[in-house]
Amino acid sequence: ATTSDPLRPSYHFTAPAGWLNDPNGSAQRDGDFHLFYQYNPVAAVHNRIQWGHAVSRDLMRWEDRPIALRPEHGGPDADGCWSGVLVDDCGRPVIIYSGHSNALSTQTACLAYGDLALDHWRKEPANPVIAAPPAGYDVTAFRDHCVWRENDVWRQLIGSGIRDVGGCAFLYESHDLVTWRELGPLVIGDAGALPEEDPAWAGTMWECVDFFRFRPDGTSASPDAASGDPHVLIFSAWHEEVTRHPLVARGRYHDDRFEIEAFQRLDLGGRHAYAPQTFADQSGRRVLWAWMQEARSIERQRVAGWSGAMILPRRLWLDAAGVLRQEPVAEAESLRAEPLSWQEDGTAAVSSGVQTEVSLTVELSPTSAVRFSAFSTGDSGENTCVELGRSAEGQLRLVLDRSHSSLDSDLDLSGHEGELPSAKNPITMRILLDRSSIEVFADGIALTSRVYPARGDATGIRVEAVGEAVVRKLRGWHLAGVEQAERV
Ligand code: DQQ
Repeated sequence: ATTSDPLRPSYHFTAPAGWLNDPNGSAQRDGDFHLFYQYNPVAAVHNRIQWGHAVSRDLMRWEDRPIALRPEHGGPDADGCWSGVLVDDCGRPVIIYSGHSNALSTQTACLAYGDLALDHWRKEPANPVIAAPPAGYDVTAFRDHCVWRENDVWRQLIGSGIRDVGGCAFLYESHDLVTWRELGPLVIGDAGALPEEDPAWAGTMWECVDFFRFRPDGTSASPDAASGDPHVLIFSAWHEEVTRHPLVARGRYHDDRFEIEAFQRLDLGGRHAYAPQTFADQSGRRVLWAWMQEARSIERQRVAGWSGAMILPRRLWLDAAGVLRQEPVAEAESLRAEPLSWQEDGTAAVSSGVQTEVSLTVELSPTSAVRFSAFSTGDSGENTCVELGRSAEGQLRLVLDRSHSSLDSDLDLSGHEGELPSAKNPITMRILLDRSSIEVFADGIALTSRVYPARGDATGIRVEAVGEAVVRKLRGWHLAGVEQAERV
C-alpha cells in the first residue's frame, strides 16, 4: 500500500481511507473474489456505515470498486447499511443486509439487487423485508444475516439474543427473498448449551452468525439438514462491555434446530479477529475473513485517519476430532519475497522484519517452550513476545505478551492466551507480522493481535528454544506489500 504511516498494514486488506469494520458479502463469482466491508470513507470513526467493495483474482491483490451501498435519508437504513451477505438468485446478485435507523427501535433486514459486475445496486422498494424480531421474545438485539438455499427454498439466520437467557439465531424461510416465514430459534445459547461456567462468555447477543457444513471429502457447502454432515456455526459473542469475541459451535442440524456438540474459540486474540464471515469458493474450500480490530485509542485512530484491517484470508477445516483449524490460504505464499537470514545454529536468531513471515516446527517436552520475539528494539525498550509452551501435565499453551510492545501508553497492552487442543509433537508454527498486526498459527489454532511499536528501530525478531525444546525447519521471508491504490 502507498502510505507514509509505518503502522498501516501493507499486505492485509485495508480500506482506501477512514474506517473499516466487518467483512460482508464475501464470495467467489466467475473466478473473481469479492470482498465488501463496513466502511466510513469520511473519517476513522464508526458512523453512517456504507458498504465498500473490492475485487481480486488471488485473495491478496485487490482492486477498489465503487461504494456498493449507502444509507438513504428516510429509509430503514438512514443511519447505516450494516452487515450482511451476498447470494446468487438464479444469476441475479442480491445483498441481504441490516438496515440501521436511529428512528426505529430495531435493525431490520433489507435487500439490494446488483448488476453482474456487482458495481451498481438498487434497493428493494419493499425494504425492510423483515421489520421486527419474532413476536413473543424479549430480544437484546436483532441483526446480521446468513442466507442459503436448501431444498429449493431460501433459508436465513438472523443474529439475536433473548434477555436473561443467552445469545441466539432466529431461522426464517422464503421462496422469493422478500416474504419471510419465521421458524423460531435455530439455537439458543442458554446455560444448558454452554461449556463454561461464565454465562457472559457466550454473550448476550450473537453478531454476524455464519452457518455451514463440511462434507466427508473435506470440502464445504451451505447447510443441509438432510446431509447428516457436521455443521458449524460461527458467531461473534457480544456482551455489554464484558465480552466481544468470535466463537465456534460444532454440531448437528436437523428439524430446524442446531444441536451443539462442542464449542471453541475461533481465535485466541478474541476481538482482534472479530465479526468473521466465511464462504465456500468455487473449489469448495471454506475461506474465513475477519476484522482485525484496533488496539489504539479512538483519538489515535481519528488522528491517523484510518482504522481497521482484514485478517489474511484463512482456509478452515475440521480435524478428525471435530476441532476447527485454520491457516492462511495458500495464495499467501505468493507474498514471500527475500528469505530472512538467520544467525548461527538456526534456533537462536536475530533478524529484521516488520513485514515478515516465520515458520518453524518445534518439539516440546514437558515444561519446555519456544519463544518468539517480534517488533523488538536492540535494548529492552520495545518487544512483543509469543510463547508456545507445555505445562508439566503436557498441556500446550499459547501466550502473547503485549505489555512491552510499545512505549506509547494510549493502547490496549493486555495479553492473550489459550490452550491448544493438540496432541502433535513436533508442532508447526507460522507467524505473520505486518507493521501493526501479528497472526500466529500453532497446529492450526490462530491468535491474532495488534501492536504499535513507537520506535523506528523496533524491527528485530528472534526465535529461542527454552528448556528442552528443539526448533527445526526454521524459515522466514520478507513479505511483499500488495499494490493497492493510494491509502491515507
Ligand atoms: N458491526 C455491524 C453490525 C454487526 C457489528 C455494524 C459487528 O451489523 O453486528 O457495523 O461488528
